[in-house]
Amino acid sequence: MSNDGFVPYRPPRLPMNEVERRARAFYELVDSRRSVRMFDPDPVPRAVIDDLVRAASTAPSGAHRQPWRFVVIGDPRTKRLIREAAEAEEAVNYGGRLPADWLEALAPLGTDENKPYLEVAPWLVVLFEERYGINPDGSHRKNFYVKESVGIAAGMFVAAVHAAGLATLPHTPSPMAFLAKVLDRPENERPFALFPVGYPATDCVVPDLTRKSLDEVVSEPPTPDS
Ligand code: IYR
Repeated sequence: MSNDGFVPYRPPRLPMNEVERRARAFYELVDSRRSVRMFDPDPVPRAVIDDLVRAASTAPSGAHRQPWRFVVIGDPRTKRLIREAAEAEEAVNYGGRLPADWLEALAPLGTDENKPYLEVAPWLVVLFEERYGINPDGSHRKNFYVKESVGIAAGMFVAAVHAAGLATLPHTPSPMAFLAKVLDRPENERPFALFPVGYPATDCVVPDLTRKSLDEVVSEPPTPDS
């Protein structure tokens, strides 16, 4: 393989005790994260949100297409439009569009059609997947593994928000088509998730959930025949 188009990558090679320490520290950091639905209205500088988006946009993606767009909303009028449209959809959801087993699964989360956090949080970040790119001549450019790529970027955004000391909620007010409309997005973009971002409310509570243990999420492969 020729090295054309390649550059050296030489991250420091850390000793294993440091690797162990960092692996544990990162786990502890993300394990202390909770999704929140109660935000403090205190402002957060736009520059912070920009850095969180920069972090998310470092995500690996199919053929490095980076098939995502983040729309950052701080204007109270737009937040209100989004809240109203989301609550209208969710009223239909909770009013019978969601099947009984889904409503049952949601019961411990205490969610309903009211989404005040969509106005209270200082920022709403709406993540759009770019279904295909558009060349300068208007023709379409294929993207690859769009859902997977955008899902990884979303996860990195959630982690970045938490690492910064703020909170978010991956919210999918469904169906989400109204987001493309309110935010005037082009045809090649589709809403993926909405993230309110801010400090958690001082009186914030979250559902008393536990996470699966390692045993519940790791399976061993079969022993190969010799
Ligand atoms: N989108 C609705 C319902 C909802 C669905 C799931 I899956 C959740 O984990 C939480 C809520 C809402 O936001 O209320």
